[in-house]
Amino acid sequence: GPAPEGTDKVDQWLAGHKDGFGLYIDGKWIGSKGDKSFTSSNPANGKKLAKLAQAGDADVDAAVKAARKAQPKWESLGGHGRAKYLYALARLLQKHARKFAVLETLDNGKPIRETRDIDIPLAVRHFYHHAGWAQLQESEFPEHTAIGVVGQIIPWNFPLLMLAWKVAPAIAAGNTVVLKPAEYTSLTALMFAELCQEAGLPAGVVNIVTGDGSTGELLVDHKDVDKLAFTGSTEVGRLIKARTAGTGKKLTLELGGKSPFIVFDDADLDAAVEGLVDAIWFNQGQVCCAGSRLLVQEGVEQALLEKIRLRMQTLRVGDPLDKNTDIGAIVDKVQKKRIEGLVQQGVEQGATLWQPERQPDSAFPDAGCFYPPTLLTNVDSSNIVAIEEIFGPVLSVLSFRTQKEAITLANNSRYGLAASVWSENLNRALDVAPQLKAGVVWVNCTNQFDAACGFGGYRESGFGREGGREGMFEYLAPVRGKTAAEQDLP
Ligand code: TXE
Repeated sequence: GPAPEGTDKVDQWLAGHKDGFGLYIDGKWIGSKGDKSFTSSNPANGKKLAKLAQAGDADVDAAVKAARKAQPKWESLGGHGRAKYLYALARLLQKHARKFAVLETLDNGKPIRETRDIDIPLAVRHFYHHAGWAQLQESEFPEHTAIGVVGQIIPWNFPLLMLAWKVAPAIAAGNTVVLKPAEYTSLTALMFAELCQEAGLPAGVVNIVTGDGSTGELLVDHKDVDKLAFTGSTEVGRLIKARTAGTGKKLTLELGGKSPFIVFDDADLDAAVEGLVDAIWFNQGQVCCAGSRLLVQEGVEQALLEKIRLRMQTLRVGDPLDKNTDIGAIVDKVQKKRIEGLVQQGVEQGATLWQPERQPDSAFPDAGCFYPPTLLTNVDSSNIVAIEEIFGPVLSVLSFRTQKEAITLANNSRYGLAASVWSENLNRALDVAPQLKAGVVWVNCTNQFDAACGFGGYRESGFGREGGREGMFEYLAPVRGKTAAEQDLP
């Protein structure tokens, strides 16, 4: 089919940066003070997309200094003053939405239908929503001020959307930001920096430093950062918590998950199958709250599995830029290997693997990082694929007899990010939902997000909430001198 709208502009933009991208510090583009660089490539065909600067010690320090310098004035603009900029960013993002969608698809490998209809519109929505909070700040949070300088480290599965989740509330509340995108997917963050310039955002309010985990560590360890917000692996989250212990830095962590998708025997099975497509095959399953553990009641297990297999055969794997593609590329070879390794271990531990035959018309270039939709049955609750986050298009199926057993199985996890419950009996669904230890529980739906709704986990899924009123509190500090009881805590 024809190239999606925005492709020519993205090609021009990339061609205009043939010699590489700089870092966005203090409102300017600067080269890294070291000369280390790295490349970002398109996981669907292995082709190099861009050369990026690896920010080192001096760069991170310059970014934090710029953020510190800008913070008092930014906060003193007041909520209404700041809101103008958030509205401007939202409008500009909307104006350039098609360009951002194409760039995100090229850099990440996710289908254009998703970037166009989900990632970018939700990012826009987040800026609009938080413009509203900025305006309400003085009336809604009179006992609070900004925290100061915030370091933000984001993952690669929803690059621009995670940037929006982090940057919008932080600057709405009067903080300034140093953000490090994930090394696989930094490009939309850099394009966003250009929008900050276009919006006339004061220099230093948003700074973007590219690089891998070592750049992340520099930001974590920097003495003049007041708060850190991280989304990524539980392993790195644990490390960040340890490294910030005793420093007084505030911290929020949004980590992994192994979310249960519970289907009772009175569920609408066809609706549940569509829900599963959303839960585990959306974004190649690279979703922190993916419904990766299907718990199905025994009486309907065979019927449901039959329907799932039929539906899986219709999923098109292939070119992410094709608007008919359902499943694009995995973000990177390393992640694909991780998925393959976990699935292999699962099979060795007794799981039965099923994958649909390759669609004859699906482009599946060998140079690309593709992994087919996968179903694992005969999964014991001690099997690694029932326990570990696979972060790929892989569904593990377990069955249960009673409601009580379903709840026990669902909560039998180190994680607690999300859950979804499927039953036509709402009394049952509403009885089960509060017994699930998860930050969000969906009933007869899944993967629903709203900027107004706090999102976050329990246990090893992390702590803190993003979105809505609770999310705003994570970026606010109580006015000095107030006791906890006097503060207007959520
Ligand atoms: O994550 P990392 P990876 C899970 C998922 C995935 C696994 C590994 O299971 O398969 O993690 O992915 C930065 N100090 N999730 O290795 O490394 C890194 O540069 C500071 C779930 O890619 O945690 C990137 O910007 N920062 C998750 C960010 O951390 C460090 C989304 C995330 O990468 C760092 C992503 C360090 N020492 C992965 N090391 C979710 N919750 O959605 C790395 N980083």
